[in-house]
Amino acid sequence: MRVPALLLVLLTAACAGPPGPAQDATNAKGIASPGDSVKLTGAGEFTTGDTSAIVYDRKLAPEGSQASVTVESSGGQTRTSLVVEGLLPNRRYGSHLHTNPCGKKPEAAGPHFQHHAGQIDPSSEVWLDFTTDAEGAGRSSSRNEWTLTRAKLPGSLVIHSDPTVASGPKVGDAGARVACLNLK
Ligand SMILES: [Cu+2]
Repeated sequence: MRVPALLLVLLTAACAGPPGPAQDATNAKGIASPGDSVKLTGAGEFTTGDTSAIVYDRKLAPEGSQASVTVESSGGQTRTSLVVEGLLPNRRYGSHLHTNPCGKKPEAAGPHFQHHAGQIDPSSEVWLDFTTDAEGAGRSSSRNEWTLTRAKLPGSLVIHSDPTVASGPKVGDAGARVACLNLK
């Protein structure tokens, strides 16, 4: 039986929609066994007192700012999506997954998470730079062609003051750490 054209349009629209449950369709291909899939999430309003969603720079992440991140790893791919609200408007920020959980000090999150040790680029690391809109909201997503293993998971998402340097001697640099979100 042929799939009606209208249904196809609807299915396509669903896949092209914002990150969310619709992306689970990838898993339906059956490439990965259920045991291979890893899902991590983090969300919260950035405060100075809580280390699971902590702010280091109140100018660049004002009171009330918040973020939500989802990492879904299965079927040979890792898909990560980030949504932010309440940041400064019309501004570019850098953002990556880092190795360790957030802490009181910005350095607590450790270096960038890398799938290939020592390889600093968006195919080995998870880069989630974004530009905020006029309201200070923004989003980004990334797709990596590898899966996470439970023995080595990223611990946090860090938002930086500047866009990530993509090449040259300063590759991977993105300025000071503005805020951090724990992944669970
Ligand atoms: Cu970073």
